[in-house]
Amino acid sequence: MQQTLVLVKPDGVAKGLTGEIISRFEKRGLKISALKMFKMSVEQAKSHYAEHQGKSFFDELVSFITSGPIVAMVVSGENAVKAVRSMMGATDPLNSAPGTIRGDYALNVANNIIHGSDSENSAEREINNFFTKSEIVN
Ligand code: D4T
Repeated sequence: MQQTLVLVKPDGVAKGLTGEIISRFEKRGLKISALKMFKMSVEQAKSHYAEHQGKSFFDELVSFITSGPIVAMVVSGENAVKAVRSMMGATDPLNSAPGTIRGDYALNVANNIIHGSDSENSAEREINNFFTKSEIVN
């Protein structure tokens, strides 16, 4: 059983897609093990996106992810990291297949609706950034 971190980004929350996204994961057989809505601080954003520090889009990325409420969740299940990533679609929505979350609901790489951890190591680090152990239901 794996756990992965999913963020419904400010554009996804503003478009009212949170329920749809949760529903897709549940229908696939994945479980929601933790869930919260909050506005990310600039410090949290810089830590979450530390690997992108120095890139041309970093400042825009931090300002976008802190621009409004997000929904963070721990999604659990068999091969959850890979399953969630494939359901999200490619980073750039113009390359995301129809039927994926980004392929169905986004048009722009900077506003691509959803984040999902890209490996088990990232998932562990990212989950610890946003949830305490006692907030996660097994
Ligand atoms: P996240 O991390 O949001 O799940 O996205 P990905 O894992 O699919 O993609 P990423 O880490 O390469 O990019 C992080 C984040 O930066 C935005 N971005 C990315 C952007 O605004 N401009 C760009 O050119 C790229 C490559 C989108 C996602």
